[in-house]
Amino acid sequence: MSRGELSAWYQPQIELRTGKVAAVEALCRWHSPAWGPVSPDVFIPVAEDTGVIVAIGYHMAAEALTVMREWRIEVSVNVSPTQLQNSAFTLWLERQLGRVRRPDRRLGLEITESVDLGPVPAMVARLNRLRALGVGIAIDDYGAGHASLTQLKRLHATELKIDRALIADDSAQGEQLVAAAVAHAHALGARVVAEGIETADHLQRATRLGCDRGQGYFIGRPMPPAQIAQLLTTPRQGSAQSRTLRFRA
Ligand code: G
Ligand code: MN
Repeated sequence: MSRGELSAWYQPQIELRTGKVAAVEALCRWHSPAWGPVSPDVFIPVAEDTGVIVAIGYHMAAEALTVMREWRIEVSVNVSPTQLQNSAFTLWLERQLGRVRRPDRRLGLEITESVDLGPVPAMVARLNRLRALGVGIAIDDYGAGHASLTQLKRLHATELKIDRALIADDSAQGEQLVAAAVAHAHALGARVVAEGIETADHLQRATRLGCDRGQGYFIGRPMPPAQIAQLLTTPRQGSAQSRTLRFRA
């Protein structure tokens, strides 16, 4: 971190009905001069164990807030439950948001229960304050690990992200699980994002099962900020067209 080797890359998310780019997720990337690119699957668990994840969380949120000023789009960041165990981070975010808040530039927090959530009522109160400022709260990696529909309700989340393992599962049971999660989320007024869309089949299935948004390599890989800026650039024809990727199912 101190050598500036961590950076934020961004992966587009589309509205499945229209193909329009609706949001981007900020993803932490480590380019080590010694080892080359190091996978987040390797360094994030170590950062969780050592507590460095909190510093990474501030770094990524600061990056997201910076690009939000430029890009008129929703930007989401991944937040470890560790980061939400006291009020320092959420209070900092509240202060930062005062500078960028606009209806078209929302910030989203994606929470994975990779470690125990800790005392939930206090966390819910902190998240409520952010939600009142227009911040989205997503339950990440549903269908893998510990994420549950109970959590969706407990945290008053605004979004459920379905893990790529479930999106890739083409069995009848897999489809039933996705359909049930979609029904449950929609009943709570939450949006559903299908993660890990890698093929036209995944895209078609996610759409058919009622997911609202899609994200994955088939739609767009995580890319450096300059490339996202290019994707979002408005040519003469107008913004609606330029932001639409040709991926309607
Ligand atoms: O836990 P979370 O869902 O935030 O993890 C996102 C990770 O998944 C990122 O590291 C990102 O690069 C990766 N990813 C994004 N899209 C795809 C995809 O279509 N397939 C696979 N295998 N990984 C993906
Ligand atoms: Mn995520």
